[in-house]
Amino acid sequence: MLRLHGFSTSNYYNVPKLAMLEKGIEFEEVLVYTGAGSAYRPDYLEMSPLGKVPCLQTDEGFISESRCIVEYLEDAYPDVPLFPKSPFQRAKLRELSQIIDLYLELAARRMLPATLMGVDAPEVVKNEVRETILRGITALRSLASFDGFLLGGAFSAVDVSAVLHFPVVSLVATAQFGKDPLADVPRLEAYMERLSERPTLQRVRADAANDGPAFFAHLKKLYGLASNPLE
Ligand SMILES: N[C@@H](CCC(=O)N[C@@H](CS)C(=O)NCC(=O)O)C(=O)O
Repeated sequence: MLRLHGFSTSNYYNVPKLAMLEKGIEFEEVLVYTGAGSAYRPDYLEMSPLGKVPCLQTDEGFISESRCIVEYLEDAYPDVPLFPKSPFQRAKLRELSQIIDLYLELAARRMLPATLMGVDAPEVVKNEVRETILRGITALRSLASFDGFLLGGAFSAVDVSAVLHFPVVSLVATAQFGKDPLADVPRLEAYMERLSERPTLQRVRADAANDGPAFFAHLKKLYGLASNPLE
């Protein structure tokens, strides 16, 4: 059986987890937190060379990087598709997924450590991140239809990225800028509310809430973080 390594508070871990729940694929979850190295789980680097979460264990070996895992799942378990059939539409889906990953989530993530510590990120970082996020949002507004799902049609892999990554962007932007630029995107809030009704997403969120205290205890032990800033 497939084994997913990582932890439920991680939005990236939840990408393949939500994809597998949506596709009805059986899998086991194996708990590993961040910080793999000499002080914690050095063995994990054999599975995920960057030490990042998630990592999928298959009969053939390990795969890291959430979007690569989702692409593997789509190829290996095509019965419930998360990608359209047309090559052009598949490329459009990947285009928007990449924009969400790189120009929204990854940009916001630069300010995540400061946000978790309850301090302001350096001004130069804030300015750069703000500009990247605003460009990402311009692209999102241009590419996403929010017509039912992000690209209309059926629930797809880009909805997986969006519902898991947007909350991180909102959290960090609100903490650092005092304002969530995603709040200005027309139809986004209603889209998030619609998606929140999916039992698969509810399961992912419930697991994340349960994992939170243990994850922050891990951060405290490893990095000396004072307390759970999200409480
Ligand atoms: N590009 C990676 C990002 C994964 C990632 O950054 N995961 C975080 C947890 S949410 C992590 O493992 N951080 C620890 C680190 O960067 O060393 C993916 O898509 O899987």
